[in-house]
Amino acid sequence: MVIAGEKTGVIVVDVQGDFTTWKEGSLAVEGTDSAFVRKVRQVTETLGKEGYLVFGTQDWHPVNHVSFFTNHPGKKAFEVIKIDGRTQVLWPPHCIQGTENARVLVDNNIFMAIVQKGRDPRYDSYSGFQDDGGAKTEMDSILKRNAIKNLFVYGIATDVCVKATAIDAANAGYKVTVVEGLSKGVAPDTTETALKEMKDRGITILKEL
Ligand code: VGL
Ligand code: ZN
Repeated sequence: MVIAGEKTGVIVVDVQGDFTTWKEGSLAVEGTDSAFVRKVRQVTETLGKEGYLVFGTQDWHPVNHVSFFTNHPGKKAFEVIKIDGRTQVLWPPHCIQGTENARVLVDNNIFMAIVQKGRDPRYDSYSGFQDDGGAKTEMDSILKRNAIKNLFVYGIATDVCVKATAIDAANAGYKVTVVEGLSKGVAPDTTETALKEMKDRGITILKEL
């Protein structure tokens, strides 16, 4: 839905090899096969042609990133630890800067900008707007520069980075719609909770676009 005089943008979240089964990613999310990525590509391309401004996020970690279990001796993948009072899930190493599976799997020319996140080894960054240390990315200023008021958000993972990005967008004052059918979650239960949490924050959940 486009409100007259208000511009609508699109944020494609973390559609990268390491999160897909298609590319046998290290943190592959169920259902992210080639058909899913093809659908995301097609819809994103169409939105771009229809005049929506398309933005992307890219998880982009250094090898010594705090979220990798391998950087915490004795810890295993998916263990949860506390760091300075914050909860940190320990993930398999993924989206390492400049590796094949860190690529965004949608034609990069479609994007007005791809905002990288998780570059600081000390902080994780599920949100495309800011990291766990509170450092802002360029996302909000770029959206404002483009007079974006409304946002479609979709990608991987519904219950992690899509959720965090959508909620931060809503908190920043954007009118947000998350497209469920263009998103995949890490686990069914956390995905259901995430969808409910987003609805409770005033985010519209659409099945398909
Ligand atoms: C993500 C876990 C770790 C995501 C990123 O894109 O949802 N999940 N880093
Ligand atoms: Zn990550």
